[in-house]
Amino acid sequence: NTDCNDANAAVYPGAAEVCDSIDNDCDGATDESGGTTWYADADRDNYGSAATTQVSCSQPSGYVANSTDCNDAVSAINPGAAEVCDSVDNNCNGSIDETGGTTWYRDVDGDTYGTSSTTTVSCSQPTGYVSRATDCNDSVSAINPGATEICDSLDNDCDGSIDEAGATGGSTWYRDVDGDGYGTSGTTTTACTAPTGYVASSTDCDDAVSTVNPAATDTCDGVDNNCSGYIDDGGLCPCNVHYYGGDAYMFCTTAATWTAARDSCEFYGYYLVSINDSAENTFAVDTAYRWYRGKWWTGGNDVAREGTWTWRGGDTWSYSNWGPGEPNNSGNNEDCMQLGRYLDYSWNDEPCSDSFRYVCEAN
Ligand code: 2F8
Ligand code: CA
Repeated sequence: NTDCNDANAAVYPGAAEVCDSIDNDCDGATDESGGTTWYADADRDNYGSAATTQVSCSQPSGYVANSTDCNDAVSAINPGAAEVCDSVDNNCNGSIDETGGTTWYRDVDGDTYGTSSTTTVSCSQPTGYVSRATDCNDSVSAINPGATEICDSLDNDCDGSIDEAGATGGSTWYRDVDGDGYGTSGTTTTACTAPTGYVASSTDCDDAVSTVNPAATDTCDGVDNNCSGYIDDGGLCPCNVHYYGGDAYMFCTTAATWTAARDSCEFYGYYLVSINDSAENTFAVDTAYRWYRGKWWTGGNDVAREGTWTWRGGDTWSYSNWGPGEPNNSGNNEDCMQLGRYLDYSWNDEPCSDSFRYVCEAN
């Protein structure tokens, strides 16, 4: 009789061993066969591999009940792991890098700069998406933070400013100190539009005086108001204007005392003529005789000191062309110099109170 437990009818030699902590088949071993399948968990991540199994009533060391690990050599890979961007199926769902990653920005215009209005998150760069969200206009490929700012009333480089300093295609602008709308070439700047104090024109001939510029009226004031290169060519002088050596000369044919002639010249910004060399003397005399063949006052005088001749205009007395015996201070009363007494090119002194035509000069 080999019944090892006569009180239990289910226990006897030949019975099936089942997992019940009893030696059902009376072979001296308890639960030595039967049980469930266990899966090897080599990487100890509590997920087993279907490739290596054991069947037993109790869990063998190194085995687990589930068989869902897709890589039993790496503990970070199993169905409970988070998918990360590493080209590996971390969570054993059959897909690689399907979640996680970084934010990508839609780049409609293909200039490699995107906008934050349309985004996606993925491990690898999706077509039509880029990593930068800094495009300020995703419809125009020439507009982005890497573009060159050009003069076109657009913020090409996305810096928040339109056509700012340094933009390509700017114009040269000229400083207009006197604010008359005309500048000079001395101080320039390059910009898309005129900076304050700068203008497009460089044709001002005197940027310190607002009444002098190419659009001004050339009044009779001894100044080239209209920048023509000629003083008082506006036809507004009361006397006949001629030019010589860069200076303007007025030949005034209404006789006046030397003092009145002096004051008349100076009222218009001129001075009674200074004659500094033979060529100027020839010009002055020839031109004077075209208007009147007789006597004309000049700026020469020795009013301040008898015998010391000076020019009213301040020029140094470096040349003279006195007539024979002149100056003789006839009647002890001749302190002013005139042309034409001898109807040649020579000079004479006469009383300043006499009235003659007169020549004014401006430069
Ligand atoms: O003879 C030359 C002499 O002739 C006149 O004086 C007499 C002139 N004076 C007047 O015409 C007022 C002088 O200037 C001149 O030198
Ligand atoms: Ca004389």
